Amino acid sequence: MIFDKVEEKDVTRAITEGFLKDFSSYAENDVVIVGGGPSGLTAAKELASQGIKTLIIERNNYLGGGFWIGGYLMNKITVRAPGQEVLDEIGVPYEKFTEGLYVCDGPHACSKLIAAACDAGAKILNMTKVDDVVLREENRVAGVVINWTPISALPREITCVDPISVQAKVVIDGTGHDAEVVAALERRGLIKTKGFGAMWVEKSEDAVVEHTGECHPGLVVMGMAASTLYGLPRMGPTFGAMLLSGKKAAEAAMEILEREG
Ligand code: 48H
Repeated sequence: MIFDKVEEKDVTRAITEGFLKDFSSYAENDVVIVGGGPSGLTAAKELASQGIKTLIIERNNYLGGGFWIGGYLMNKITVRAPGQEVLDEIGVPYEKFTEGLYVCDGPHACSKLIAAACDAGAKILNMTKVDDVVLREENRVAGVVINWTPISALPREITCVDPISVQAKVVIDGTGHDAEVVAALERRGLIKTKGFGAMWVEKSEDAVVEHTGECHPGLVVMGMAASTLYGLPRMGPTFGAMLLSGKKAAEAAMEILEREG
């Protein structure tokens, strides 16, 4: 025999006990990041590396969002300076294409960014979709309402499954174009989204980073979700702003944690 003796019941218990132990801990977090795309992963890496208890909630079984494929089903990622500094930090090789524009392989960049977030200590809850927010006094965001992703994909008549929720001192919306956490506030008349604007690479990336921050008490918005909230131009398949927006969102979350104790 090559392998140690292990029975089926051991495999089952290892999975269920390990998952439930983690899940019980996820019920209460410093920061919950909704969406594990490039902005979400970068923010998670920054926060977790400071010892902040950080949970990423991702509706897909895989992380990375739009970062695997750059654009047009071609898996090259472009990054405008100074975004390549984040690639340096996580050890992704890239080439200079032209002054201020770098190109690298999507799968390499994405897998390194996922590993960096996990290595820093961020936890991941995947196949889980955020459907709503938890609100407290003065409508402060205090957590998110979640359900298994497959629940939303099944016919309503066989899925009357109530969601549960996890608490967080700060929630970050990194859900990309749909800005889903912001949308949950909009459904209650608490915020108004403008919808992202037409493409204008030159303007868009600075604008995303500038608009990253607390958009409602307890909620930080970043990445394409910020473009959607504030009606900023889109940038197409170039990712420097997503990486730097993730960093700025982490700073904003840390300021809130410090301010509110
Ligand atoms: C849990 C959810 C939910 C939900 C969505 O789209 P992303 O890659 O987002 P960003 O903002 O980090 O990066 C955007 C970039 O990839 C991009 O598309 C660009 C730059 N486009 C420019 C242009 O012109 O179009 O990732 C968002 C993640 C995904 O993994 C989703 O599955 C996840 O969020 N997500 N997770 N609950 N309700 N909604």
